[in-house]
Amino acid sequence: MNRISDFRSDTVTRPTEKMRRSMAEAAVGDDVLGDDPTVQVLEAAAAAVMGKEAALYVPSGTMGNSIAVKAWTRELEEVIVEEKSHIYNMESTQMTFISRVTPRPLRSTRGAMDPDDVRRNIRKASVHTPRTSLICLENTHNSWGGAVVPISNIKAIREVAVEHGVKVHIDGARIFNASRASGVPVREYAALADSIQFCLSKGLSAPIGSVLAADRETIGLARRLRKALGGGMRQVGVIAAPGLIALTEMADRLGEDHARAKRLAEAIAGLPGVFLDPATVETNIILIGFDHPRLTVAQFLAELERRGVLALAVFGGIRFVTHKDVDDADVDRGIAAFREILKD
Ligand code: TLP
Repeated sequence: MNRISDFRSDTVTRPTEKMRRSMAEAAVGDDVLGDDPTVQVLEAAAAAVMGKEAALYVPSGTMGNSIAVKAWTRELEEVIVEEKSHIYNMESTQMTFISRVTPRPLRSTRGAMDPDDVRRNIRKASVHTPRTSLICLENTHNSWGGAVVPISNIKAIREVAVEHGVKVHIDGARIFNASRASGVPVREYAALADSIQFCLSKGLSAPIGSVLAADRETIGLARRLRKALGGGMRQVGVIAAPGLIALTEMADRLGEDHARAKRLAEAIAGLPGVFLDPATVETNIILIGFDHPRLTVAQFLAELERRGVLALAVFGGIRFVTHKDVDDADVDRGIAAFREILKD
């Protein structure tokens, strides 16, 4: 089997030819010394797109989130997180490991926490309790199957945060997917947060990198924190150049990924063992509950792989993600594999 249809994540996308050329041709300098022109262009463009004063290029989404948490908190403080969020579950405990703060996970409806619940959980410092200094939101929400958190919910949480002097950080790893699905410009989401992290290396298809955007002073601190975490990079223009293409040229095509995810979801919903409501597929992530009399998740994934289709086992099921490097033929192949394996 030559061609692999890889639905494991939108992180598997390969750089386009134009991105590869941009890498070869990128003007570079030493970014730790502050003179890489390409990363400067990328950071300025990212700040402008997000409507923030400044932005910092970082090697990964995890580092962008880690720096944000460190910038907005001190030891003996607490951070409100959504219980299924990436920042809380999937970043190797960065919050406690790096910032030495306690996460306070709250339930949500598809990633949208109840603003009253958030208000009730904001705590003041006492001899027993930590002060809440930060609320972290995620949009789109990965573990809620790429759900778009409504702007009205983010606004309401922002109001609670302002009322209590608490900062808001958005993990916008896939904020461009949220924007494409909702029609809300990314800068409107960013305006409701003190900082926003977004990934160039997921749906936007750059090989490496994320950006943290915020006010100028916080980005100054973030630059020092990035260095302290080992993320100060030298001739970084070679990776910032494809990042600039990702930022300026790749968001327009995300609708294709969303349409393909929907088509795949509609075709497999209702097959034996598959638990999926296609109406919940809003962007490029499909979370499938799987409970089959004959096959475990691992056996089913192995059967898919035999047919050249890759997906990931996630808690309680299977995840398919559409992206630039899976086309309609890959979706057809995925659907055919599901039907063949699950036929009675
Ligand atoms: N998500 C990855 C895995 O870690 C699960 C994926 O394949 O989806 N925030 C969100 C919402 C993310 O989904 C991810 C990566 C990150 C942050 C971290 O980004 P990286 O991998 O660049 O550190």
